[in-house]
Amino acid sequence: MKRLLLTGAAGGLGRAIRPHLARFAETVRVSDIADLGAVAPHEEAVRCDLSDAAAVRDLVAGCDGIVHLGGISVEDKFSKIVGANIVGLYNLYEAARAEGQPRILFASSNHTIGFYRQDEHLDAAAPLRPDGLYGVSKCFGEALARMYFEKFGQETALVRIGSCMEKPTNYRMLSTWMSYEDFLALIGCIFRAPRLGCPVIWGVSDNDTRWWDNSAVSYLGWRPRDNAERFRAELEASLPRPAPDAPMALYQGGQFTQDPIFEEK
Ligand code: NAI
Ligand code: 15L
Repeated sequence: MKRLLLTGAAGGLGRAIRPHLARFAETVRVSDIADLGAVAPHEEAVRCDLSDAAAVRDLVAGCDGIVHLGGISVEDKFSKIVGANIVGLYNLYEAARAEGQPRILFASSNHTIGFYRQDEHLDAAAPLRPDGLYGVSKCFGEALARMYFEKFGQETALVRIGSCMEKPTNYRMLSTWMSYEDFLALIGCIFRAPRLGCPVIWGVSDNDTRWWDNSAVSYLGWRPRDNAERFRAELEASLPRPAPDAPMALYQGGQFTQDPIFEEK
């Protein structure tokens, strides 16, 4: 690609993958509402609020691909979620429609299906069971992307990320963890695929205890290499196991299933 856009570049995941994106594009346009820090020679930095339609149109112009991480990433007040994850996503898809339909990787979440129990195994056909307003906003994002695909042929990878961080920090993450390297390899497969379509992809490493089946997207050639199992001994030495009936041990969405509705004040 000539120019790849990374939104949410100042966030946890954005900061982790940003230094490696030069392997996919000559220029990486990094964007966030927050400060973007030092800018590398191959980068362009654009501060932008996703809820500002005109700014998002300018942001997307000239890009051949988009890794869309920007937005609210946990349960929050609806007014905050709606601006970044609902209006922001609509703005992104309208900008893409007007600007040559660059392929999009949408960072969806396991919280679209968080109310499944941990003894259930899911493929992409499983009905949505979001565990909060954040999860609902990701369901909206997936539906919006699907509509733009059906109506206009806009291609999107709907990546339902489990837990993408340096290492698992609790027992649930032994199932949901995805390493940064596996995520980067997935980004490569998504943007190199001759045809992508609009598939759901479970963003998870090759963990022994994973719950999600990616066989429907084997055509992408993504073969995750990491396995959270190598962290089990370290976790067992440092963390008590949750009770078997605790939400962390029962539900795929873990503690998110217990979040209240954060009321507007
Ligand atoms: P994060 O909260 O650290 O980063 C999100 C970034 O989006 C922040 O830098 C924030 O400033 C930016 N942002 C928020 N509102 C914005 C707005 N109105 N306009 C422009 N930028 C805005 O989240 P993280 O962990 O880096 O996750 C990245 C994406 O991946 C999120 O969309 C999240 O929902 C998704 N995801 C992440 C998972 C993980 O394990 N890290 C798991 C599942 C999904
Ligand atoms: C998410 O969707 C969140 O963005 C992230 O912060 C983690 O909590 C992750 O899911 C998870 O379920 O571990």
